[in-house]
Amino acid sequence: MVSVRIVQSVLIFLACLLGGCAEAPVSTLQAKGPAASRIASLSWWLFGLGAFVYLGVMAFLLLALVRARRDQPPALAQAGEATKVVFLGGAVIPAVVLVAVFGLTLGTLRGVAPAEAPGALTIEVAGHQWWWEIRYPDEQITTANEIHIPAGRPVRLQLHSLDVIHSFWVPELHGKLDMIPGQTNILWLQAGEPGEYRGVCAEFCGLQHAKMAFLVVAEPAEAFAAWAERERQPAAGPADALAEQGQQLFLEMACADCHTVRGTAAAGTLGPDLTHLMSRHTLAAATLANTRGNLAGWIVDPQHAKPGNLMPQTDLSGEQLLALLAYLESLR
Ligand code: HEC
Ligand SMILES: [Cu+2]
Repeated sequence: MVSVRIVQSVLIFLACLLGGCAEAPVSTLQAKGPAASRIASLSWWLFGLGAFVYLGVMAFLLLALVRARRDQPPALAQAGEATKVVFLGGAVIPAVVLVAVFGLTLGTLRGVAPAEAPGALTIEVAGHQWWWEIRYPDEQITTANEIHIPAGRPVRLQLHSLDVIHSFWVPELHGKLDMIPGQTNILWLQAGEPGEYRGVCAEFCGLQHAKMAFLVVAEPAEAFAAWAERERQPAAGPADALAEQGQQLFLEMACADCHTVRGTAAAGTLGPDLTHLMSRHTLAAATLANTRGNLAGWIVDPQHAKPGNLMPQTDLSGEQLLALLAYLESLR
């Protein structure tokens, strides 16, 4: 009976473990860039060394148990022998293992944080409660919550924060780095292959910390250049009467105080830049897919999807909502 129970619980435990693997979309061990590869191989080294030490200790423990049984009454160790065991097992071997670990770690740290990399692209990322402001100083682009990078090219990220401490983490591409108000930290990011990599805030930063995520979109060089060229443009004017009406509303209501749409009078900086809102895959820091339904829901009641976030609810009539939607959807 008891053994059946034990087998059952072990099976359930394993199922949970495997289920976790299947669900988890990102893992530091699935490295997709050079820095992440070095960190992943360091993890395996540490795991291997830890397992080796553990198995060694268990082997000696077993040996001691077997001996204690065999020698009745137990033979007392000679004073010299005991000292030898304590000296070797308690000082020499741990020192060797720890120095090796220290060396491996230092090597990895140096490897993932070069002083400079030729041909690097510079991007500034600022943390806000609870979204990410992204600027490309050389390309004169400002966007939010989605970082486009050319695959295979080193990217120099200048991280800072405009309110509390956040932490920038794209598990498949690199380790975590804090974003601190009044200080700039540098993180070198590089994606080996084109792809979408999910990032998160890794430092508790308030109510909606868990919904402060973002995407890194790595593209071939030409696709990145085309994206940058589109992003650099100011917003195209509204295409039809409804969108025109929506733009009027956007500028008259509080929206324009918090959001920038380049090419219009809207120049607020409290919320994400909306100039090319429709080019992004998600809304509200990778919380919602960027669909018409989610956009409408967000504008009508932003506190529903992300309670406590810094965008207030606005009272809108049905027509006003449709006009605003038409306008926002013209921001391609
Ligand atoms: C008091 C400032 C403020 C006002 C007023 C405001 N917003 Fe926002 N808005 C924000 C903030 C802050 C966010 C980011 C919320 C988050 O993700 O935590 C945001 C997010 C958004 C987003 C999602 C953008 C993205 O890339 O994720 C849209 C769209 C948006 N606002 C549209 C509007 C419209 C339309 C209005 C007017 C009806 C409006 N906002 C009024 C502050 C404001
Ligand atoms: Cu945060």
